Parts: sequence; structure tokens; C-alpha cells
Amino acid sequence: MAYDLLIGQKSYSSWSLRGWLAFAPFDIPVNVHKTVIYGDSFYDDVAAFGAHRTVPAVRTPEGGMLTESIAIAWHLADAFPDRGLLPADPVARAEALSIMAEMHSGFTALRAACPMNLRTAWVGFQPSEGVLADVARVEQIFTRALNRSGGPFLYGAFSMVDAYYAPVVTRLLTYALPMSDTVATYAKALTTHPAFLGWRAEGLVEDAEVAVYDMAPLDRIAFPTFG
Ligand SMILES: N[C@@H](CCC(=O)N[C@@H](CS)C(=O)NCC(=O)O)C(=O)O
Repeated sequence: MAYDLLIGQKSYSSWSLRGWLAFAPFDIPVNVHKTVIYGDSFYDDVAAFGAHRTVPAVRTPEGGMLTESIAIAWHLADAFPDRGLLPADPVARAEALSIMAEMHSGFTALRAACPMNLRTAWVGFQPSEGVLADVARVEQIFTRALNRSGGPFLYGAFSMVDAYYAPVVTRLLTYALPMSDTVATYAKALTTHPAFLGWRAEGLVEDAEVAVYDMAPLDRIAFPTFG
């Protein structure tokens, strides 16, 4: 018996990316099922899976249903304590849980103004005061963690905290938002992690363009690939 995970489009579903990154980088087996956000059968697909309204959703091998990405992270960290989903050091672990929760409930200006889109980057985005305030808080969170751990990821090795902030990092890159050299180095490490690269490549092949994520009249440039 394995886990089952229902996700939306890999190019666009930021919460699905978080859910999926709770499995792949930690070698936790999972059967992945796809639906299409904004597609005609989305809510029927979610209901047929046994979830409620949103993706990601996870069915545990015992039949439990997880419909919030932070619950997926907590559950897997409990179920697989030796896989490094959360830092082991008690101080780092406490901080990790706190900043994951902050991501889960916050950064609303950034999330609303800058939809995740892993197919392209944009030129000329003008951030509002609210977006800049969110970006400043992200910068503070990242530099504090990276300065303490030494990188390359927030708590040294890749953890669920990096999974949680992956769609924030892609927004920093694709909307050309301000970031320090420390954060830029972290952004490169995260978006060249094999799990992220695999997810993005699959999205480019599987997904169709979705008009609602088009930021026209902003011009498109290539998604940064560092190389
Ligand atoms: N709190 C949820 C949010 C999930 C979420 O909003 N997912 C989006 C896709 S990225 C969705 O399913 N939207 C459909 C809707 O809200 O009707 C979680 O943590 O997983």
C-alpha cells in the first residue's frame, strides 16, 4: 500500500508543487493522480478522490485523507522521522515549523499579484507596497536561516521548508523581485534541485497554457534555468 497524491497542473499549481515535494526528494513512494484546475471536471475529480475543493490532497496507505499541504508535511514528517523532512535540531525545527505556517497563511499580497507560472518569466512587473513588504519578510526569513545553516538550503540539506518556499522563490525570479546575493544563490540552488527540475520539465510537456495565468501586457522572457 502506498500514498496517493492528487495534484493540479505542474506549471501553475503552487500548492501541488509543495505537496509533491513532500514525497519525491525524500524517496517516499507515491502514486500521483492529475486533475486540471479551471478544467470542467476539477471539482468532480477532487470529490472522487475523497478530498474537498482543493489540491493537493493525499490519501494515506491506511485510508486517511489530508487536504491541506501543511498537514501533508506534518504527517509525512511524523511517519518518516528519519528522512529529513524537518530539521532535527530542536531550535531549527521550531523555527522551520513556524515559517512553514507563516507561508501557509501569509504572503497574500505576493501570492495574489504574482501567480506561479513555471513556463515563463515576466518583464516590467511593478510591485505594490504590499508585495514589497512580503518580499522583505521573505528576504529576512531566508537570510536568517541561510546565515545560520550555511546553506545551500534553508536548514542545510533540502527539507520541507524549502519545498514550502519553492513557489515563493520562483515568484522572486519570474517577476524580477528584489533579492540579496545570499537569496539569489539560494534561489539558484532550489530551482536547480533535481526534484524541482523534474517537476518543471514534466509540466512543460504535460500542461496546456492557461489564460488566467497570462500577465499580458507584461512581456515574456525565458524562465531562468541558470545554465
Ligand atoms: N490550503 C490549501 C490550499 C490549496 C489550494 O488553494 N489549491 C489550489 C490550487 S494551487 C486549488 O485547488 N484551488 C481551487 C479552488 O480554490 O477552488 C493547501 O494548503 O493545500
